[in-house]
Amino acid sequence: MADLEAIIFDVDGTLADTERDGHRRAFNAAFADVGLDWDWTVERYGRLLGVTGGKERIRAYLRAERPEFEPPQPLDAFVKELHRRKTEHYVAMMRTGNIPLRAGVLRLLREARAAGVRLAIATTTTPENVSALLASAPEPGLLGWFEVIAAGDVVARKKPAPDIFELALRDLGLPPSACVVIEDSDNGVRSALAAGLKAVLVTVSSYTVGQDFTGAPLVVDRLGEPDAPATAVAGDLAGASYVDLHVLRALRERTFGTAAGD
Ligand code: XBP
Ligand code: MG
Repeated sequence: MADLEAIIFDVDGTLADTERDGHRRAFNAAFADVGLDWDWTVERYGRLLGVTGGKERIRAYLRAERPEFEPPQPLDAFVKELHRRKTEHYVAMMRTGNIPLRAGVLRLLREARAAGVRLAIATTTTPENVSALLASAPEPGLLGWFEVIAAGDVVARKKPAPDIFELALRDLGLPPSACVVIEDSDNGVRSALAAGLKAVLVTVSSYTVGQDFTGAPLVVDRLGEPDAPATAVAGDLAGASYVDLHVLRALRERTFGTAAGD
């Protein structure tokens, strides 16, 4: 009988709330490095997040808000260099460990690992950023728990295109019906659904409150913990007060049925 075989996690906003105080600050530090006074405020960054991928986000900002800007070198090289600096800042920030994993993430990862449920990542962010975030967690070797890490520029099109989830599925060697996806954004939900991954759990994050998660069968405010319950915004928690493997198995089964993937 088909069962839950793997959980595919998004990173930013899902494993940790990294955008506002991690990525955004790293972009601003990179701008300052090269003498630019650009300030991606919390509010502006929220708008810019509609474009996934840091390099893509810088280009979109230039087109929309700095049309007069003349880069000191060809645009592609300039954006690449700026983004390289941004990644350096981000990795250095993660070493300080002040962006924790979200409530319930480590508990669920431990539970999955103990039960032999495989772990994967499908993210738009740069691979170094994933390693740095996981290395900062209070669980030595956490990075190695993930059998598949699909990240960044390894695919041609970033979320909401399905490419990164399709790559994760290919690397896992599993059909969509054997997997549950955990995401935090509308772009992420669209990407997963387009790859056939219908069992999507959304844990809403600070920047994604109010987004349209149509098609995701379960939306919660957080994974939660026994002493910090999760609240379902859409769908239901199958009688549980926080998200555990039982909830994910029920979600997969409700979405695909018990015979799926047999
Ligand atoms: C998050 C993103 C990323 C990060 C920045 O996607 O869109 O671009 O904001 O990372 P996800 P980079 O939630 O799918 O992980 O600058 O390395 O692109
Ligand atoms: Mg995300």
